[in-house]
Amino acid sequence: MIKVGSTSLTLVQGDITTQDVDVIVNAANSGLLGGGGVDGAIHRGAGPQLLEECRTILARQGECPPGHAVITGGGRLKARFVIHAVGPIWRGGTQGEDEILASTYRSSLQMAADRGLGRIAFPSISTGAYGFPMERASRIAVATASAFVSAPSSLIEIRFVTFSRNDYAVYALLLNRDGTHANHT
Ligand code: AR6
Repeated sequence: MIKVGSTSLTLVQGDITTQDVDVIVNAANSGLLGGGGVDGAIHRGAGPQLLEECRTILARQGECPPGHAVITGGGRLKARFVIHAVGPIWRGGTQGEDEILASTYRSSLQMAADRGLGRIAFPSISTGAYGFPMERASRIAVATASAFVSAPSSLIEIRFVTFSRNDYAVYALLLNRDGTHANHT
């Protein structure tokens, strides 16, 4: 855990769908109608209301480009809301992927802060089917979150939820337990 101002950046290994927070973030695609990975798990956990709300948003505003996000209710999840955030597909690192990933995190945090929410949980966006290298993605995730909460906001906790032990270890290098950045390069 590290603290930035009054916000805690925390790390948990497990399933994001069971997190007891105000809002969980989904690693969605531009079409917004579900998919595999964490997206599939969130839709299964939340139930059909999620797809219905996503369809309504899609009809109203069209596809959601990479770097952007939309918000729905949480259906049957513990979380009251789900932010569907679209990360970049990794194309070798020369197509602006870093900046798009940072923007995906920023858009999600802004959306939560605009609604006055306190606790948000993120999966490791783009590092599954979209192929973004894990270490590079984790540095961007933590740096973007830290920068965002260096200004006051409603956010009291930003929780990074990693599915595998390996991914946990990568994040743990950035969010170690004694309150310092062990590896910030
Ligand atoms: N809880 C937490 N993390 C999870 C869970 C879970 N239940 N399930 C998987 N992960 P991915 P992407 C981790 O592929 O790379 C979908 O089809 C997983 O281990 O879910 O952004 C969408 O519809 C990995 O570390 O998302 C899009 O089409 C991380 O979540 C596309 O995949 C992200 O992997 C998005 O690809």
